[in-house]
Amino acid sequence: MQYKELDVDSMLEFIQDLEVIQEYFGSDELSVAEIGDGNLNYVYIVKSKQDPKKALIVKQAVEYLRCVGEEYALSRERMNFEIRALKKFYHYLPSFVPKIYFESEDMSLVIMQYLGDHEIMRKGLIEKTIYPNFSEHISTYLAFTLFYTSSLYLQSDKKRELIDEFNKNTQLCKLTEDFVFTTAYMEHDTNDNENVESNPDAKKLFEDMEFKSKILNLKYKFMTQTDCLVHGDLHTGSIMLNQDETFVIDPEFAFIGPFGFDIGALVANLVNSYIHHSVVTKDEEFKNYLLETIKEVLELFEVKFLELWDKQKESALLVDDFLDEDSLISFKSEFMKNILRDSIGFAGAKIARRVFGVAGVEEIRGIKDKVLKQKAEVLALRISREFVMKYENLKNTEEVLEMIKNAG
Ligand code: ADP
Ligand code: SR1
Ligand code: MG
Repeated sequence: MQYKELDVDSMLEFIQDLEVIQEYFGSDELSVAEIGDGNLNYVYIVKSKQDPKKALIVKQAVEYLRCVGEEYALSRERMNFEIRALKKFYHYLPSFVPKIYFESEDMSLVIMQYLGDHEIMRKGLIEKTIYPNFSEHISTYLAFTLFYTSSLYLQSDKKRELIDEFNKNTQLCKLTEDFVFTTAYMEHDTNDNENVESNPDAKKLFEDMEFKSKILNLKYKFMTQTDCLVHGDLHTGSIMLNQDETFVIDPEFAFIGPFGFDIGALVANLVNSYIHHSVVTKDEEFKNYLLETIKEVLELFEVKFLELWDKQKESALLVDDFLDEDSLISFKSEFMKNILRDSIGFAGAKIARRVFGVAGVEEIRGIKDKVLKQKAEVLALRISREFVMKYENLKNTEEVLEMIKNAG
């Protein structure tokens, strides 16, 4: 099949001939609308006109970066990695990942379960929605996806096969190297330059060599640490949820990277929400809920990851009885501390990149009042700096919460 970039009309034509669509919708008449609000791709909802609750999502990658425009070329191969990662994660956690109905690498297109009763977490948090099951769900998601794709579970040959499968997600890894670890800390065309020009906070950040050297260390970890299969872009816009269920979408940035990268992305985005509520709503109760969520996610992740690890006696890393019991316990404890540390380092970079870099987040860049927006930016840069300068010596999650609270 020859690739063609589809629009609402050609999408309808394309899907109508597919067996899965005929099976799912029967003889219903269909409507198609584009609903994508992400930075990279086009997302369509296909609905039955007779029963609008009956719906599927069609996502297609185009040969450029949507949020910048056609002049920023980007290979549509990213969809191959999204499909592979969705399948891999679905295999471990079918209740947290949308089901795939159809995939086409030729068309760079996937058809998946419509999450019609779920909302994007970023938006829900702005509206002060409390999600009672979120920490429990996402800590399971993180523990399972990170553990089962790592050398703590896999044997050496399987781990290397997995590396091969995701190693060529070159362009999206480069996007992260650029946008998360480089351009947001220097003068650059892609930055939010209206805000950067003659902004003393931007000047201070761009000249902060101590901070930028630490960012370089984190970038190096990102480029070289092949711990496990990570989602690669686990911000709150990649989570759709409600009071009962949590789904993780959009893993096109998936690659074999550091354990702490997804955890860091999530923490960063919870902190961004905390910053929003610190300056905009000033709702102390909701801010505490966010802090409690960060703590729970980090702590539950550790407990669940260790539970999985304790059951696994042999892996690429360890053979049974290699260490005596006490040594194994302290090895694991130090290992988990390093995951926590890296997570907070990455969280720091992920907070700072959203301040002046491309693709700001709604809860900060979207603040209408200029004075409040600047307050939010300053707070973001302060927390980010604390994280990035201190992550290597962190001892526990309490210290993480203290850094956030004390920055305010
Ligand atoms: P991008 O790759 O461009 O970031 P996303 O995968 O984040 O695209 O999807 C963009 C938007 O489309 C999401 O913010 C959400 O509103 C909607 N969306 C994506 N997948 C689904 C789904 N399975 N069910 C319902 N809505 C979805
Ligand atoms: C220009 S691409 C910007 C960002 O969008 C994605 O969601 C990733 O976070 C990426 O860095
Ligand atoms: Mg997205």
